[in-house]
Amino acid sequence: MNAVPGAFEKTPGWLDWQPNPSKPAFVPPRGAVDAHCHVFGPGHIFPYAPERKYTPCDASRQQLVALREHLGFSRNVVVQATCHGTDNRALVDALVHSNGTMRGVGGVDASVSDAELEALHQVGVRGVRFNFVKRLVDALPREPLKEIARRIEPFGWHIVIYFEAQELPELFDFFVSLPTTIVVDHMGRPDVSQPVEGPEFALFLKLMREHENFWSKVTCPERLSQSGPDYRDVVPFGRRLVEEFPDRVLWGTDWPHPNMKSHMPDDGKLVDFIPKIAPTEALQRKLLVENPMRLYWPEELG
Ligand code: 0GY
Repeated sequence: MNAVPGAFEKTPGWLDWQPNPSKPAFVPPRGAVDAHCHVFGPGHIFPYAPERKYTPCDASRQQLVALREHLGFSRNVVVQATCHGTDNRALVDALVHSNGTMRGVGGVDASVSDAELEALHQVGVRGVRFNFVKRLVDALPREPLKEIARRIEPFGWHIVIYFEAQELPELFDFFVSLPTTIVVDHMGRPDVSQPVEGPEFALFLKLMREHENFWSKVTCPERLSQSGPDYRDVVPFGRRLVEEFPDRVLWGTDWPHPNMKSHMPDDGKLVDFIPKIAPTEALQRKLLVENPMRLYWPEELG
């Protein structure tokens, strides 16, 4: 990987995000939150991490705000991606320029000081992300993760976990041993060619049912689908989670869609996917407003 600032070449075959997404037909409720998106670089200002497994295209905070306005959203939760490692400068820059409309999930290691955590908290970071996807990171030893969990707990932060469904049996006990609220990325990445009632998704449902500190993002139909851009094979999975756990689900675009190899989604069409998994106005309000506000802006709820 090229670690020289200002000379970042995108990973060969990298698909750029769509510059002109369609205007969604679905109008999100007032105050809607895009609770999973990223900022990447720009690399000449915020260099990508030397240990990264890919080099993305730049995706700036200004471009994220333009997308949010186009889609009819009011706020963002910006999630640290592996290409920035534990260097949170691009994330922090987005938060401090957001006038309170963005909150963040950062990347830290166990050597982080309380002063650094406090500084991240002050600018709006409310969680850390542990990534277990093997193509994205080297194996993560558990002890440092437990230490991070212990250190962030006093800040009232949560942990976002990213893993693939086939890894859940091995990770299950570790996950339930964590002390904070846990937010699972992309529904635990189920194999959507299997039935929603099948054993693989049953384990994820068991995790959600038996552990009320677990939340799920009902995100990334474009990553999970095998049926193509109408993403119809993902609907039963998202809908099951929204209907069974209406108070513990979040939605986000995942803009700028890192590592999409098959196609680049149209963010307007992703917004139009929402009513398929959250069919009533009450469910849409919980998914897009009430739940993310409770997790990221609780002080505004009075
Ligand atoms: C996502 C998904 C991906 C990448 C990352 O941190 C990351 O690099 O999360 C992926 O490649 O599936 O949520 O952004």
